[in-house]
Amino acid sequence: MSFFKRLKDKFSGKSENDIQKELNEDVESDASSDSDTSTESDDLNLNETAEDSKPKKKPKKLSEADFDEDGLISIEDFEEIEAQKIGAKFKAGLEKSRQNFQEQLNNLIARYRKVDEDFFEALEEMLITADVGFNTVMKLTDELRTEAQRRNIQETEDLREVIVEKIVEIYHQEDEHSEAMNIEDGRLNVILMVGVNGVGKTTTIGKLAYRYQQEGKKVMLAAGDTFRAGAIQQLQVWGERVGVEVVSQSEGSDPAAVVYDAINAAKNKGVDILICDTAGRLQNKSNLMQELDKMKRVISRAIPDAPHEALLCLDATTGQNALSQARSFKEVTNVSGIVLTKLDGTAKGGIVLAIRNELHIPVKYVGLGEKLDDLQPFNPESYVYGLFADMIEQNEDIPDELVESSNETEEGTQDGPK
Ligand SMILES: Nc1nc2c(ncn2[C@@H]2O[C@H](COP(=O)(O)OP(=O)(O)O)[C@@H](O)[C@H]2O)c(=O)[nH]1
Ligand SMILES: [Mg+2]
Repeated sequence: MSFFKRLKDKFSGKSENDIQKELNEDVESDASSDSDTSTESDDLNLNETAEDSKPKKKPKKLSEADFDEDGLISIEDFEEIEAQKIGAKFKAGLEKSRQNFQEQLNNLIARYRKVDEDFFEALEEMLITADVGFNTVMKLTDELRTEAQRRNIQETEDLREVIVEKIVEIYHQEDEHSEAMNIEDGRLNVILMVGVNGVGKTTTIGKLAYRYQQEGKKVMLAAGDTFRAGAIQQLQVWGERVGVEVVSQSEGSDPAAVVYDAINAAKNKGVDILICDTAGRLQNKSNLMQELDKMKRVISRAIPDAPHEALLCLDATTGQNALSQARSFKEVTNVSGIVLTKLDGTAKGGIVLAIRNELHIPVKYVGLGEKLDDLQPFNPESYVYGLFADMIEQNEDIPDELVESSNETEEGTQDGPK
């Protein structure tokens, strides 16, 4: 199965043709095709702009046959619906970047019909402009050159899918770190949220609390940003929205003391996950270092291997600036993962790849909007689906047996400009 076809099936649901084929094969089919069109994906106020895709694509719908005798859906159906919800989230959140990436790539392919050095140089320029990061771009285009030679790909049109597939491969190559959170059942897990002002720490804490609570975990928040007026109250508002307890002291108090209190309260109440907010004053590095150090010492004295995660929030709309913030934070504290916020606000979504390859810190979550469920675990496949969804969905699958020879037999299907 081609790469595009696999992503299309996974994230956007099967095509109507496929569904029809399956229905025909199903002898028991009870003609439930007129069931209503509101699917489970409405549950979490999915951003409806995600659904404005071509009408021929249909999200997975449940028919009677999908429920077993206890009225439960199968794990496969559940996973299929979940994948489609995630696909829709990434598609909506990456809309600006997608318009940019797809348009640029289409232009390149139209302008340089033949795969040659000029094409690769233009591609490099395009990717660097989209914040992908110089080293990553060089690695990517080197591999593309080799792949084009190996498979004797002559038309840039035939390189489209290979480019997208390579982005995922490049991502996986750096695999010493995992995107998974270090959260375990049966212990108090402590997450420290760091980053400069305005990047989205407090908002992310609210979204994370919601996410873990949905998973059935008991969550508590610690208002460790005692520096900025309003920061404590902002966290309290999130606490109320989500329905989790917030431990706080007055403005100006020692953040380490707040965290100390919070750990005791969390232990007493059998909390699973404690998330600590912090102030982000990078302008004054030595102060920040002392403050974070003290918080960490207090935490690890109470729980030896905590904090289990120190997440650095970076604002995707700040591009290369986010990278330099990350380098500064790495100097003052250990960072176990990145939360890249406001990816919905930039057309340069390539920053994810730069972070991965140049900082060697995994991106664990991405912020795709301002709603509670707009924080999503990062995954390279969902990401490239979001970046190239229209291209992927337009892809007409060529039967596997024809894929190898498709280069020579494609006249008539080319529709690029002269
Ligand atoms: N569009 C968008 N806005 C976000 C996202 N994450 C945070 N924000 C906004 O960024 C602003 C600053 O967030 P805040 O949590 O106060 O940042 P903090 O100073 O690091 O705690 C707020 O207006 C948030 O709504 C995101 O993923 N997408
Ligand atoms: Mg804040």
